Amino acid sequence: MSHPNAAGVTARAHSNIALIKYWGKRDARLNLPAVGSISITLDALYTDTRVAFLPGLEADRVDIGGRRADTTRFSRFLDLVRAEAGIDTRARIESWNNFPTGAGLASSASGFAALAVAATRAAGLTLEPRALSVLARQGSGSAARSIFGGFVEMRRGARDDGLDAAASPLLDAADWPLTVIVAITEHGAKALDSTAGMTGSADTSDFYQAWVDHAEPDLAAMREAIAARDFQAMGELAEHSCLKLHGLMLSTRPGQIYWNAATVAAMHAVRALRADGVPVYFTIDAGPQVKALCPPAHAETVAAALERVPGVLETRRSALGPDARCHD
Ligand code: 2P0
Repeated sequence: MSHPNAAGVTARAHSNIALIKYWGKRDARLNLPAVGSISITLDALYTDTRVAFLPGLEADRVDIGGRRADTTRFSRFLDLVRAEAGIDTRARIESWNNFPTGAGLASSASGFAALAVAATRAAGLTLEPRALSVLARQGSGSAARSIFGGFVEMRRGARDDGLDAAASPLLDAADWPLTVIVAITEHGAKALDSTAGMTGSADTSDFYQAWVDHAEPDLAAMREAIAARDFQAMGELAEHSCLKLHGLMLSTRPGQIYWNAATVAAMHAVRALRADGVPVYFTIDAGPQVKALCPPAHAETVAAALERVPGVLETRRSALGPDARCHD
């Protein structure tokens, strides 16, 4: 039995965006992905999470951004940590995102990565990053990637117990500086959560099997582009994976339309910049925000162009971020 730290532990994890997208599960209980994915971790978007296991507390309590949240998903996650630590103590979780929650900016990625780091440490456990990634995956698939900074690959894995479905770093943030401009087109929470969206696609899209079958060649090509620091190859593959994901979503019944008019306008603006010789590519997750990838020298031009797009409310700029870690 380990000794929980009643004073609490705080951890920070950064959000990430996938360059090669994850969509679909091969096992819902262990949250095993049907496909691997490759992402970049974002310095400017993060979650700080404080966890304290408090003897005498009757039930877990969760506050996100100062508001009481439903504990179901978090208690199930804390049960994994409690089982590993051999404790039964309930916990208080306090979490803050420095960006809009649940709007396609991967708050579940940074949130569950920060929770995995803080909760294990608060429970008295010391886990290697790979074990933290396996644990974070069981909170949210994309959270497995946010354990690491820079360029990260999440392996689909082949085992039934999920121990090989973990992320690992491909390249440090400092080894290939990139800027991500996030064009925010909506501040509200999105209509359809990703877990339900993935189930719908697997059950009803005629394109789903093709999506799963073509994942490995996309991953191999992206690995090669990153190893070669080939911006054009990386950008073309990222845009392709994004549009293929949204093709899959659109072909689901009922069709999943995550875009609004400004999302589409921002995609065209990125392509217009490219036609003018600016190296920039877009990617979009399960939400209406557009993320534009460019070398840092072009960040000003790209941000200014996106801010002129009707319906873009604001832009956020980010470099690539670090590993998830505890902090005081
Ligand atoms: C990704 N997304 O690779 C893809 C692209 C959204 C679109 O991973 O059910 O919140 O918790 O494992 O990680 C969002 O899904 O889903 C996601 P669960 P998650 O980033």
